[in-house]
Amino acid sequence: MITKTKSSTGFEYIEIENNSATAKIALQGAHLLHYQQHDTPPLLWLSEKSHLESGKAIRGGIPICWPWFGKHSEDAALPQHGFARTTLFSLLETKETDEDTTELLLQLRSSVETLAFWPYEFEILVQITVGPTLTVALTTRNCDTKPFTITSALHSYFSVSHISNVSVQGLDKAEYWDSLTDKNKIQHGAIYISEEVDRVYQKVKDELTLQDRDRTIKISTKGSSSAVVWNPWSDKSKRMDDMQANAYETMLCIETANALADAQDLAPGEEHTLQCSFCS
Ligand code: TA6
Repeated sequence: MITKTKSSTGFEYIEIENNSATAKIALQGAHLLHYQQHDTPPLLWLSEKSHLESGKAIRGGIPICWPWFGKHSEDAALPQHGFARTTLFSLLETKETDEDTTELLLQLRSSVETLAFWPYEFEILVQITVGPTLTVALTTRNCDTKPFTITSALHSYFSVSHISNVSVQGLDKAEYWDSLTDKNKIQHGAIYISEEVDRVYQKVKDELTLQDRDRTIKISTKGSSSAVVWNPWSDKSKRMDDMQANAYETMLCIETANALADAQDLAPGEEHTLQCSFCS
Protein backbone atom coordinates (compact mmCIF):
# COMPACT_ATOMS: atom_id res chain seq x y z
CA MET A 1 0.00 0.00 0.00
CA ILE A 2 1.31 3.48 -0.91
CA THR A 3 -0.33 6.50 0.70
CA LYS A 4 0.42 10.18 0.10
CA THR A 5 -0.15 12.34 3.16
CA LYS A 6 0.34 15.97 4.12
CA SER A 7 0.84 17.43 7.60
CA SER A 8 -1.13 20.41 8.92
CA THR A 9 1.83 22.59 7.88
CA GLY A 10 1.70 21.18 4.33
CA PHE A 11 4.74 18.92 4.70
CA GLU A 12 4.26 16.06 2.21
CA TYR A 13 4.97 12.40 2.87
CA ILE A 14 4.67 9.03 1.17
CA GLU A 15 3.86 6.11 3.45
CA ILE A 16 4.52 2.53 2.42
CA GLU A 17 3.31 -0.76 3.87
CA ASN A 18 3.98 -4.17 2.34
CA ASN A 19 4.55 -7.72 3.54
CA SER A 20 8.15 -6.85 4.49
CA ALA A 21 8.03 -3.51 6.21
CA THR A 22 6.60 -0.05 6.72
CA ALA A 23 8.37 3.12 5.61
CA LYS A 24 7.80 6.86 5.51
CA ILE A 25 9.48 9.30 3.13
CA ALA A 26 9.27 13.11 3.09
CA LEU A 27 9.11 14.68 -0.38
CA GLN A 28 11.48 17.34 0.93
CA GLY A 29 14.94 15.95 0.34
CA ALA A 30 13.54 12.56 -0.80
CA HIS A 31 14.15 11.94 2.88
CA LEU A 32 13.56 8.44 4.24
CA LEU A 33 12.34 9.04 7.79
CA HIS A 34 11.30 5.57 8.88
CA TYR A 35 11.86 1.93 7.90
CA GLN A 36 10.71 -0.94 10.08
CA GLN A 37 10.44 -4.60 9.23
CA HIS A 38 7.39 -6.27 10.78
CA ASP A 39 8.07 -7.65 14.30
CA THR A 40 11.42 -5.87 14.59
CA PRO A 41 12.50 -2.49 16.02
CA PRO A 42 12.80 0.48 13.64
CA LEU A 43 16.05 0.48 11.66
CA LEU A 44 16.41 4.27 11.57
CA TRP A 45 16.47 6.88 14.34
CA LEU A 46 14.41 10.07 14.05
CA SER A 47 14.67 12.82 16.64
CA GLU A 48 11.48 13.49 18.60
CA LYS A 49 12.46 17.16 18.32
CA SER A 50 13.21 17.16 14.60
CA HIS A 51 11.91 20.03 12.47
CA LEU A 52 9.38 18.74 9.94
CA GLU A 53 8.78 21.91 7.98
CA SER A 54 9.67 23.32 4.61
CA GLY A 55 13.26 24.41 4.21
CA LYS A 56 14.53 23.05 7.54
CA ALA A 57 16.84 20.02 7.78
CA ILE A 58 15.34 16.90 9.36
CA ARG A 59 17.28 15.30 12.25
CA GLY A 60 17.34 11.58 11.60
CA GLY A 61 16.37 9.03 8.97
CA ILE A 62 18.60 9.29 5.88
CA PRO A 63 19.35 12.93 4.92
CA ILE A 64 20.78 13.29 1.43
CA CYS A 65 23.88 15.47 1.62
CA TRP A 66 24.43 16.85 -1.91
CA PRO A 67 26.18 18.46 -3.86
CA TRP A 68 28.63 18.90 -1.00
CA PHE A 69 29.23 17.06 2.26
CA GLY A 70 29.90 19.15 5.36
CA LYS A 71 30.66 22.84 5.13
CA HIS A 72 30.92 24.40 1.64
CA SER A 73 34.61 24.60 0.76
CA GLU A 74 34.55 28.28 -0.25
CA ASP A 75 31.41 29.91 1.14
CA ALA A 76 30.57 29.17 4.79
CA ALA A 77 27.27 31.02 4.32
CA LEU A 78 25.97 28.19 2.12
CA PRO A 79 23.97 25.44 3.88
CA GLN A 80 25.96 22.65 5.53
CA HIS A 81 25.62 19.36 3.61
CA GLY A 82 24.32 21.12 0.50
CA PHE A 83 20.77 22.07 -0.48
CA ALA A 84 19.19 18.77 -1.66
CA ARG A 85 17.97 17.77 1.83
CA THR A 86 15.94 20.98 2.21
CA THR A 87 14.55 21.10 -1.32
CA LEU A 88 11.26 19.59 -2.52
CA PHE A 89 11.66 16.60 -4.85
CA SER A 90 9.11 15.37 -7.40
CA LEU A 91 7.69 11.86 -7.09
CA LEU A 92 8.21 10.35 -10.56
CA GLU A 93 7.19 6.73 -10.03
CA THR A 94 5.79 4.32 -7.46
CA LYS A 95 5.88 0.56 -8.07
CA GLU A 96 4.71 -2.36 -5.97
CA THR A 97 7.12 -4.88 -7.47
CA ASP A 98 5.54 -7.70 -5.47
CA GLU A 99 3.85 -8.18 -2.10
CA ASP A 100 7.20 -7.80 -0.33
CA THR A 101 8.78 -4.90 -2.23
CA THR A 102 7.82 -1.32 -3.09
CA GLU A 103 9.93 1.10 -5.13
CA LEU A 104 9.83 4.90 -5.28
CA LEU A 105 11.63 7.15 -7.76
CA LEU A 106 12.07 10.81 -6.84
CA GLN A 107 13.72 13.60 -8.84
CA LEU A 108 15.32 16.99 -8.32
CA ARG A 109 16.40 19.06 -11.30
CA SER A 110 18.39 22.29 -11.31
CA SER A 111 16.26 25.42 -11.08
CA VAL A 112 16.63 29.15 -10.53
CA GLU A 113 16.69 28.38 -6.79
CA THR A 114 19.40 25.72 -7.01
CA LEU A 115 21.49 27.72 -9.49
CA ALA A 116 21.66 30.46 -6.85
CA PHE A 117 23.38 27.94 -4.56
CA TRP A 118 25.41 26.04 -7.17
CA PRO A 119 25.93 27.21 -10.78
CA TYR A 120 25.41 23.91 -12.60
CA GLU A 121 22.55 22.20 -14.49
CA PHE A 122 21.90 18.77 -12.98
CA GLU A 123 19.37 16.05 -12.38
CA ILE A 124 19.41 13.82 -9.32
CA LEU A 125 17.26 10.72 -8.98
CA VAL A 126 16.66 8.92 -5.69
CA GLN A 127 15.42 5.34 -5.92
CA ILE A 128 14.16 3.92 -2.63
CA THR A 129 13.41 0.20 -2.42
CA VAL A 130 11.42 -0.93 0.63
CA GLY A 131 11.56 -4.70 1.01
CA PRO A 132 13.35 -7.35 3.09
CA THR A 133 16.37 -5.15 2.31
CA LEU A 134 16.21 -1.36 2.32
CA THR A 135 18.08 0.28 -0.57
CA VAL A 136 18.61 3.97 -1.31
CA ALA A 137 20.34 4.92 -4.57
CA LEU A 138 21.29 8.53 -5.38
CA THR A 139 22.12 9.10 -9.05
CA THR A 140 23.67 12.39 -10.12
CA ARG A 141 23.58 13.38 -13.81
CA ASN A 142 25.63 16.30 -15.13
CA CYS A 143 23.22 18.10 -17.47
CA ASP A 144 25.57 21.04 -17.89
CA THR A 145 28.06 21.88 -20.63
CA LYS A 146 30.91 22.07 -18.10
CA PRO A 147 32.25 19.46 -15.68
CA PHE A 148 31.42 19.62 -11.98
CA THR A 149 32.66 18.01 -8.78
CA ILE A 150 30.44 16.73 -5.98
CA THR A 151 30.86 15.30 -2.53
CA SER A 152 27.82 13.55 -1.11
CA ALA A 153 26.50 11.27 1.61
CA LEU A 154 23.51 9.14 2.47
CA HIS A 155 23.68 10.32 6.08
CA SER A 156 22.00 7.35 7.77
CA TYR A 157 20.96 7.62 11.44
CA PHE A 158 20.61 4.14 12.94
CA SER A 159 18.43 3.46 15.96
CA VAL A 160 20.36 1.42 18.57
CA SER A 161 19.38 -0.17 21.90
CA HIS A 162 22.09 1.79 23.71
CA ILE A 163 25.32 3.21 22.31
CA SER A 164 27.32 1.15 24.84
CA ASN A 165 25.98 -2.06 23.24
CA VAL A 166 27.20 -1.16 19.77
CA SER A 167 30.21 -1.89 17.58
CA VAL A 168 30.97 -1.19 13.93
CA GLN A 169 33.03 -3.72 11.99
CA GLY A 170 34.61 -3.54 8.54
CA LEU A 171 36.86 -0.52 8.93
CA ASP A 172 39.90 -2.20 10.48
CA LYS A 173 43.12 -0.61 9.13
CA ALA A 174 41.14 2.09 7.25
CA GLU A 175 42.53 5.61 7.19
CA TYR A 176 40.27 8.30 8.61
CA TRP A 177 40.16 12.03 9.21
CA ASP A 178 39.17 12.78 12.77
CA SER A 179 37.26 16.05 12.44
CA LEU A 180 37.45 16.64 16.21
CA THR A 181 41.26 16.80 16.19
CA ASP A 182 41.81 17.56 12.48
CA LYS A 183 44.21 14.63 12.37
CA ASN A 184 44.50 11.65 10.00
CA LYS A 185 44.56 8.32 11.83
CA ILE A 186 44.26 4.57 11.20
CA GLN A 187 41.42 2.47 12.60
CA HIS A 188 42.45 -0.48 14.72
CA GLY A 189 39.81 -3.19 14.96
CA ALA A 190 36.11 -2.55 15.51
CA ILE A 191 34.71 0.88 16.44
CA TYR A 192 33.22 1.32 19.92
CA ILE A 193 31.60 4.62 20.94
CA SER A 194 32.19 6.11 24.41
CA GLU A 195 32.63 9.80 23.51
CA GLU A 196 31.88 12.20 20.64
CA VAL A 197 33.00 10.59 17.37
CA ASP A 198 33.11 12.39 14.01
CA ARG A 199 35.27 10.54 11.47
CA VAL A 200 35.51 10.36 7.70
CA TYR A 201 36.97 7.01 6.63
CA GLN A 202 38.47 6.91 3.14
CA LYS A 203 39.17 4.19 0.56
CA VAL A 204 36.39 2.14 2.14
CA LYS A 205 35.48 -0.94 0.13
CA ASP A 206 34.06 -3.63 2.34
CA GLU A 207 30.63 -4.24 3.67
CA LEU A 208 30.22 -2.75 7.14
CA THR A 209 28.40 -4.33 10.04
CA LEU A 210 26.54 -2.57 12.83
CA GLN A 211 26.35 -4.98 15.78
CA ASP A 212 23.85 -4.02 18.48
CA ARG A 213 23.70 -6.81 21.05
CA ASP A 214 22.14 -9.72 19.15
CA ARG A 215 21.01 -7.52 16.22
CA THR A 216 23.31 -7.51 13.17
CA ILE A 217 22.77 -4.95 10.41
CA LYS A 218 24.77 -5.45 7.23
CA ILE A 219 25.55 -2.22 5.36
CA SER A 220 26.42 -2.79 1.69
CA THR A 221 27.36 0.06 -0.64
CA LYS A 222 27.95 0.79 -4.33
CA GLY A 223 29.74 3.82 -5.73
CA SER A 224 31.00 4.85 -2.30
CA SER A 225 34.63 5.23 -1.18
CA SER A 226 34.02 7.03 2.13
CA ALA A 227 32.21 6.11 5.32
CA VAL A 228 31.37 8.64 8.03
CA VAL A 229 30.82 7.60 11.65
CA TRP A 230 29.25 10.21 13.90
CA ASN A 231 27.84 10.37 17.37
CA PRO A 232 27.48 13.86 18.93
CA TRP A 233 27.67 12.52 22.51
CA SER A 234 26.38 14.49 25.46
CA ASP A 235 27.68 18.08 25.21
CA LYS A 236 26.90 18.49 21.50
CA SER A 237 23.46 16.87 21.86
CA LYS A 238 22.60 19.40 24.57
CA ARG A 239 23.57 22.23 22.19
CA MET A 240 21.35 20.96 19.37
CA ASP A 241 17.81 22.34 19.41
CA ASP A 242 16.49 19.36 17.45
CA MET A 243 17.85 16.61 19.71
CA GLN A 244 16.87 15.51 23.20
CA ALA A 245 19.86 15.88 25.57
CA ASN A 246 20.24 12.09 25.95
CA ALA A 247 19.35 11.20 22.36
CA TYR A 248 22.98 10.34 21.59
CA GLU A 249 22.50 7.17 23.65
CA THR A 250 20.16 5.57 21.11
CA MET A 251 21.54 6.67 17.75
CA LEU A 252 24.62 6.26 15.58
CA CYS A 253 25.31 7.67 12.14
CA ILE A 254 27.09 5.37 9.70
CA GLU A 255 27.05 7.28 6.44
CA THR A 256 27.64 6.03 2.91
CA ALA A 257 29.56 8.83 1.25
CA ASN A 258 32.15 10.22 -1.12
CA ALA A 259 33.82 12.97 0.87
CA LEU A 260 37.19 14.78 1.11
CA ALA A 261 39.63 13.06 -1.28
CA ASP A 262 36.80 10.81 -2.57
CA ALA A 263 35.06 13.71 -4.36
CA GLN A 264 33.51 12.73 -7.71
CA ASP A 265 34.24 14.63 -10.95
CA LEU A 266 31.43 14.37 -13.53
CA ALA A 267 31.91 15.43 -17.14
CA PRO A 268 28.94 16.83 -19.10
CA GLY A 269 26.44 14.02 -19.64
CA GLU A 270 28.16 11.74 -17.12
CA GLU A 271 26.32 10.20 -14.18
CA HIS A 272 27.28 8.56 -10.87
CA THR A 273 25.26 6.50 -8.40
CA LEU A 274 25.87 6.34 -4.65
CA GLN A 275 23.95 3.47 -3.06
CA CYS A 276 23.48 1.91 0.35
CA SER A 277 21.56 -1.24 1.29
CA PHE A 278 20.68 -2.44 4.79
CA CYS A 279 19.84 -6.01 5.65
CA SER A 280 19.20 -7.26 9.17
O1 TA6 B 1 28.20 13.46 9.36
C1 TA6 B 1 28.89 14.08 10.36
C2 TA6 B 1 28.57 15.56 10.37
O2 TA6 B 1 29.24 16.23 9.33
C3 TA6 B 1 28.91 16.09 11.75
O3 TA6 B 1 30.04 16.92 11.71
C4 TA6 B 1 27.63 16.81 12.18
O4 TA6 B 1 27.68 18.17 11.79
C5 TA6 B 1 26.58 16.02 11.43
O5 TA6 B 1 27.15 15.78 10.16
C6 TA6 B 1 25.20 16.65 11.37
O6 TA6 B 1 25.20 17.75 10.52
P1 TA6 B 1 23.86 18.63 10.44
O7 TA6 B 1 24.15 19.72 9.45
O8 TA6 B 1 22.75 17.71 9.99
O9 TA6 B 1 23.61 19.13 11.85
